Amino acid sequence: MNINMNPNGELVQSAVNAPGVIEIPESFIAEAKQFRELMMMYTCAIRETKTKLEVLNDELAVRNQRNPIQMIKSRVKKPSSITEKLQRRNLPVNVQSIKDNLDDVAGIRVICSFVDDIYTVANMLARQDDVDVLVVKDYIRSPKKNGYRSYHMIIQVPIHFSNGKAKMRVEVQLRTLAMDFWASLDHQMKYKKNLDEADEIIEEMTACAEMIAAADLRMQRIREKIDERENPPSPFQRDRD
Ligand code: 0O2
Repeated sequence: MNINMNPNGELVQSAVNAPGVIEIPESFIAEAKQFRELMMMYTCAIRETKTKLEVLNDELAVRNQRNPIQMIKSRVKKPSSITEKLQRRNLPVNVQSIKDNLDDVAGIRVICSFVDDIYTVANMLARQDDVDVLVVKDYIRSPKKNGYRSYHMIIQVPIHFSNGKAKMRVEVQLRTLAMDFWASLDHQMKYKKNLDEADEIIEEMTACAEMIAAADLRMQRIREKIDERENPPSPFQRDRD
């Protein structure tokens, strides 16, 4: 058919010069397959960890009549970010190097209602007997200099595949909605941009982080007061305290 005769008139004929047969080295094909497989494994690790978190949320929601987790976001690190991180650390860029050196290819962000929910959920996850906690960074108790707050855990979870079990690492970041608001704007505006240490923007952002942290604690205290009114401690309890 003459493409110009297309009755819909939507197709426009254009010349496409297909390149000759492209030689792809065997080693590259093998590596590409391994890369795809590894990304699939990280995706499964995210799914497994998310399920654990959802189960905890469901249980706590029934017990306490409210959701400790407001939202769960997840992502597998983009190939370009993986390459950039390995290169920045002068590490080889290959599949083995990703497995050996990167902890955050599988990333989950858990947005909690209140600060104490973060510790409740994190401790419950850490106590599970198939979860190994490799690293904890508590940027809530010890915020970063710029005011960044979040609770980071690198965990390892076993995933059962057809040919056996693999222990996969997942980075879990837990924060409140308020901390997430600050971090997302910080990420958009200036994280990873080399601003002068004395820059007033840094000072402004740090001041905002402090205000947000104060508001988080105030909200938690309000919730505690409401909890107390709804479930006052029994007189016996008070005597014992
Ligand atoms: P992205 O683009 O979010 O993935 P490492 O992650 O191992 O290289 P580091 O920096 O010691 O080393 O890890 P850390 O402190 O646990 O931080 C890891 C992640 O926390 C970052 O991932 C960010 O997601 C987040 N983070 C840390 N500091 C800040 C901050 O000041 N502002 C914001 N908005 N986010 C922060 P990536 O891979 O650096 O970035």
